Amino acid sequence: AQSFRRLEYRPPVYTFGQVELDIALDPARTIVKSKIEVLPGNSFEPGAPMVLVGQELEFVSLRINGEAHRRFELTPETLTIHSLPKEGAEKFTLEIISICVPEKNTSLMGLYVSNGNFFTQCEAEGFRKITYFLDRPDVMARYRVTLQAPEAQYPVLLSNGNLLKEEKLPNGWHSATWEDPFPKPSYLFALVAGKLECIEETITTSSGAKKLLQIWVEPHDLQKTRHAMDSLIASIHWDEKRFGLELDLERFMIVAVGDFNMGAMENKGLNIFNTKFVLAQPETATDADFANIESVVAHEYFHNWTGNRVTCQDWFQLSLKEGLTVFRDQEFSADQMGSESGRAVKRIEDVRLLRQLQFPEDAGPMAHPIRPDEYQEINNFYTVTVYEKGSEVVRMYQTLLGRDGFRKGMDLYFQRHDGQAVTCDDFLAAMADANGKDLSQFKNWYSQAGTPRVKVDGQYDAANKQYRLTLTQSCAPTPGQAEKKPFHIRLKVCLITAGNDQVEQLLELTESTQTWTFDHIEDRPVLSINRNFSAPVNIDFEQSEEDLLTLLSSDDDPFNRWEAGQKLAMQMILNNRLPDSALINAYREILLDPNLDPAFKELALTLPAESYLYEQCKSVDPQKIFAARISFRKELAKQLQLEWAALYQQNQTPGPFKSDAINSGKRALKNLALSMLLDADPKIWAPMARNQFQIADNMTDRYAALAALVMHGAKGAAECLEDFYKRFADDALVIDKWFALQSSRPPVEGLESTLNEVKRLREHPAFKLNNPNRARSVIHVFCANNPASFHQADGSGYAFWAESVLALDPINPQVAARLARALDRWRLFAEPYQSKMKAALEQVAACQTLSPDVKEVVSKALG
Ligand code: B3K
Ligand code: ZN
Repeated sequence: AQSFRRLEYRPPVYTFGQVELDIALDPARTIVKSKIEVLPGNSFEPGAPMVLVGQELEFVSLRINGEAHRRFELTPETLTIHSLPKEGAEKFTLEIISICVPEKNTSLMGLYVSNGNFFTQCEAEGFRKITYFLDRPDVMARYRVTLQAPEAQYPVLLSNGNLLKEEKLPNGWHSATWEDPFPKPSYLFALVAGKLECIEETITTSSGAKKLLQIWVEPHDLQKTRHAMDSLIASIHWDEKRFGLELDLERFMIVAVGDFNMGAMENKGLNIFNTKFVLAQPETATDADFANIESVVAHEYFHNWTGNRVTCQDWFQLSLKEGLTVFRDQEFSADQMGSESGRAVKRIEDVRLLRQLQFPEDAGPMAHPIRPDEYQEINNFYTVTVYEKGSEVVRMYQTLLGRDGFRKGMDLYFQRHDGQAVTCDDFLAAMADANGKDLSQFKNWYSQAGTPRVKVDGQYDAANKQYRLTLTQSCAPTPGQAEKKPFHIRLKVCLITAGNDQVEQLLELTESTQTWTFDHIEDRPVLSINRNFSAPVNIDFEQSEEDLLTLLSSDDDPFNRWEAGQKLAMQMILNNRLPDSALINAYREILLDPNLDPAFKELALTLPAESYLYEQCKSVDPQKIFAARISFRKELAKQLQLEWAALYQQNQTPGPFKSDAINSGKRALKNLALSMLLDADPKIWAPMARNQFQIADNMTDRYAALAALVMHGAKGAAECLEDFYKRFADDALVIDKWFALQSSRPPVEGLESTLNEVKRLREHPAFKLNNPNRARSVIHVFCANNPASFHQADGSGYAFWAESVLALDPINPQVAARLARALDRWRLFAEPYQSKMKAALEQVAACQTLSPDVKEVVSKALG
């Protein structure tokens, strides 16, 4: 397979000035005419041929400076033009006509049809499926786009930027012309056409300019757009306040589409979103949905500066825009929580995700630095490493330089690079120069993969009242990187002693090993290290249970309080122990503490995910871990049954539904209590769950009750599932939840295997393999989020996985490749799982017609 390498980057030979697109929309035959002003690029040589890319296009004609041009070669993926005008400094005009077939496009890249409407997705390399082009992010052009279509079927015609004019055409057609005043790479191009309606608002931004905000959806979804609009307005104001960044267009549009490969896309002025991240009403969306919508709307909006105004030179630099923009959306959401303790809750949630998903990636066959050096298919590199670890790296600048220093760096970055396509090195240089800091060692975070491990050795010398702390860092080999250089790791620490105030300090670990001595420490202290998760590392520290209990009950850093509880639970589960009375008492104190947020209590009492537990093992037996975790949970449920019952009553949220931090925290804790009560005694508590299911006025409570019943295989589960389906049969996003819930049920004694149920769900009339949300709700959920049902000793789960990857690949390679990742960690498993996983991987790898996407994933897994 072909590999692309970061160090082989060459600036473009040609570049584009003005681009005019004229697109006549027809599902079966869309005609695209482009008229492009061509200019010499930075690698220009007189007479050099121009290589344009195009995929699945029918070529019609080519003209240069208005004349038909015959000196060109076509391959399935390129159009190479020879005998171009030789005068380098002189620009010329290129005109191309080509045809594409949106209705046949199931990959959902380029121009496609969803429910009768047209949409596009161009990042990373989808524009080449619309027309022949220099489809690379360092070619930034100005676009003027005219869309034509039959007015009755496609009353709305949208593209990037500002609307210049609309016209009636013969035969019932009409047209709209849009102009984007800002130069942009082709991956930010978008068009939308169809029967859509919008809600709109006019706002005034910091400079006093009026802006039009619109959210476009199918007419029946109009009443579900308020939350997305509020989130957009909040994001716009936040970016002005925190970073001095203002909306630069007269209008900003969001469009929702039901068929979409990922969450959303930041096309300039015309963001296109998966409906899942736009539509919400209390009756149909959970608190988690509300929070996700807020953060994805913010994320895409923030890209307008970090990604669009300043973009990436090449796709190896993806984290330049993604890591930075995730950091910005995390900070935004943290601020929206409305309190310091709310910020801590958000931090815990973000770190939990990092550990569940990114740590395994960083330890597996697809491990790559946040700035990769090599890829076969760029779509495989929209990863938790590039995004979430990328965000951690950006966060470290802020920890290192302070909020003001970070802001200075951002200001300098925009001052230097507005309107350019740049690299991660440029970002680092702006941070370093704005603060007069040498950040050369910090670069290792960009070039080295793997989660660093910091070994902690703390010794208290009672005679000299000294505490000596030795930290040793290491990082396991990752593909292509056997040896690692030391990272620049900044750790927040605190020595906690009986009567003393807690004083936080910052340690800079830059060598392999360093020792610090703390004087005048009157009593043996308890070390609180990597507070607030100041560095994305694994801490290797054999801390006594007694010390961990001290941290759990009295660390003033909420993150480390949570962390101590997780560590205690993890150690006990991995040693197949039940919680002892000391831990139960500590948990009880947390649950009863009136000063702690319900959201924090919920997090503290939620056990570490199985995927994170796996990473602590040398050889994973998934069924043993599952059994140990369930027993631990049951014990917690029983020992604290009275408390759970009380919390259930105390955390009701009467009155009109509000999705804010306080109310959603209460619902989270109440619903954890409900699920614990069913763990403790399903016979006694199932009626309460059924009652909650029936009377709930919001999806969070209705779904949580249903989940508690289904997950425990409790009486009434089947009836409630049926009732749920009937109530929401017309709402695709809710039906996705219905599928996902059944696919995620762990093994329950006396019930049929979830795999058999999943196979039945796949035959359900509402199941659609072509729709990514629906396919994921059944297949990905089962293979990636239901470990105990998936990892069966007979290999049946893996056979289902192989069959599903092979079925999805010809339809949608990106969705198939995501699913393919579910077997990444096969080498970590004990027998017989390991051999059976390997066999399934080999079965997929043997297919002769794999997409480059799936081929890269399975060949790296086996490699
Ligand atoms: N930039 C897009 C992701 C595009 C994925 C292409 N396979 C969404 C985002 O990160 O905001
Ligand atoms: Zn993004």
